Amino acid sequence: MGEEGTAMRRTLVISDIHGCFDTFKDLLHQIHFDTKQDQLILLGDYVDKGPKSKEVVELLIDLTEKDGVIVLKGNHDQRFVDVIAKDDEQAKVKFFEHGGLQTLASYCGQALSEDLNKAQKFIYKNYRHHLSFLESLPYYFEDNHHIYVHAGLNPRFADWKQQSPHDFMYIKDDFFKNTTVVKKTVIFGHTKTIHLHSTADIWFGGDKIGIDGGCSSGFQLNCLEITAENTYRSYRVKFS
Ligand SMILES: [Mn+2]
Repeated sequence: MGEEGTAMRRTLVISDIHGCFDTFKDLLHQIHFDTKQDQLILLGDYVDKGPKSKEVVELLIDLTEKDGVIVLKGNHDQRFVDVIAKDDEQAKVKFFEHGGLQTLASYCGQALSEDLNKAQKFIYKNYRHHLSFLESLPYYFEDNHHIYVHAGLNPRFADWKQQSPHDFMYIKDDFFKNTTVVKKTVIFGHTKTIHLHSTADIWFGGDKIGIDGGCSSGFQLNCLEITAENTYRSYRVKFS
């Protein structure tokens, strides 16, 4: 291993990109993401709120196919599929309450985005591969020392893999206010770290680590670098 440390294998974790394509690219550049050496893990919520959801999903499909990037599913990703492909009425209400209009504009342009019916048809016709990609994403990943999820683990499940998809994508207080029932450290997004401590930086909460820097709310996109058990480094890029 040279002084440059090029042989060091890194796990890099990023969450809640929410259409912030430019910030995501800046962050990958800042951390010198090396597709051959590094294991990149993304914790979900790629669409809504930010301006470039389509570009984000396009890049993720590419990264998954070519570079073995691990891409988990967030609640916004499932909801986008439910609105466009399943025409789910309840999902539509939540979609527009939480930044869905920006996703339609990203896929269809401003004018078409104002007519949901037309936007649905346009996206279904031209980007069905994006919908099937998002629909197919897994809820978790684990390695020797860590469990990676979008929202968290429900402590009521001794076997955490038995918890519901809803828990994987939505759980908040029941997870982060309690100690976990697992041995591995849980890495999660979904809850902005500004709600967990006084800054948008990564929150090291003992048995769990929160990384959602609230980029789409004007804060920052974080990256957690893991090089060994309990060896962490934080990176951040301010929203741009
Ligand atoms: Mn979320």
